Amino acid sequence: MRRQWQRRPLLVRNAIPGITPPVSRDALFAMAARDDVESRLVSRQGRRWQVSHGPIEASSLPDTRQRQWTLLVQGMDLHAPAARALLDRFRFLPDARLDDLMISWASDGGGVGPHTDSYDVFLVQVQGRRRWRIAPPGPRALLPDAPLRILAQFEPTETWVLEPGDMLYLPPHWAHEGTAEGECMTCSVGFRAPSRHELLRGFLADCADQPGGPDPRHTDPGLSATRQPGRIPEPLADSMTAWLSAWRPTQAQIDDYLGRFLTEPKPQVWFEPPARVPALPRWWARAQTQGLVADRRSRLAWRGSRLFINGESVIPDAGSRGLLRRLADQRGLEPGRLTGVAADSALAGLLHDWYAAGWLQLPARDNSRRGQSA
Ligand SMILES: [Mn+2]
Repeated sequence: MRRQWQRRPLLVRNAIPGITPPVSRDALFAMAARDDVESRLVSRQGRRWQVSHGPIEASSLPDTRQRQWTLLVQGMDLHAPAARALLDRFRFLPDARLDDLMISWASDGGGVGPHTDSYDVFLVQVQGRRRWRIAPPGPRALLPDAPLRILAQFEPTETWVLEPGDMLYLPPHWAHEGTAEGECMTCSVGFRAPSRHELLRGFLADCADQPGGPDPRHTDPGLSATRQPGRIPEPLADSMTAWLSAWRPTQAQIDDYLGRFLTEPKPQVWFEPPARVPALPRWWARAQTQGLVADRRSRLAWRGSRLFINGESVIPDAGSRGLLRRLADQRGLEPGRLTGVAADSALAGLLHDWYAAGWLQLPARDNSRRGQSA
């Protein structure tokens, strides 16, 4: 992290020895047909590139023996436990920066062309071989009229062929081109880096509901008659300018919003509440013995006294803070961790609500050693 992260590419041979694809080719193809899954089909005939966006029926994909096409499926961590487990291996980086696991399958010669991305990426080869060619950041023209962002010129400075288990890290803006040598599957660990405008848009929209402070209304005693009724009076403009310039969010508004913003689920995410929610005392006894696990779609974070989950913010009592931080850091609580916490406590009520929302789950009784299967 100190030497490479956001600075230099890094090739790690055999980073994940014995790795197997998190999903099969057929399961990946089936995923592309779902309308809650983001997918793209990129193919190439000669110099002509074609892109189609999902949902795509498996039956309308090209034959796997046809060369030079690739299917990319975003957010696989939301749908496949093994994909979530692979993403979890990258939790040496904060959840607030980790985005998703994309899986791409390519036929021989397939790829998306030379391009740059605005985000860091870890490229993990999980099946077959892929040739990666990279070049340092620099000003570059794009191919005109192409349906995807492809560099018009690309002079690679390094080339590697990645085998299953090998991993390549690339900082933002490094040009890269990955070409399948025979059919291959690659997982891309993607990152999030909020932009200033994204943050401002969200925050200001959020504040619009409760701007805070007093709510005076414009008054103008002694207003003179006008011959220019179309003109906005200067005193009116002055008082509105003063209100806007004097507006400041409070630190509490900012602290509250940051975590909600960073844990907001993606628009296509929905949770599946359990079919039956046991009453709190009985459920609590089970949570104490079995522990809890976060649903793979849940986003959790904490900062200061606040805990955030799926776009909501809570300030737990000081006694619960450590447990909730642990829940966020481990995406779960081990069996016995809640022993001694009363069923009628605020914490039990909170966790029960999150269970009922489908945000947390009770692990199966025989599956208490979670985290060891990745
Ligand atoms: Mn890329």
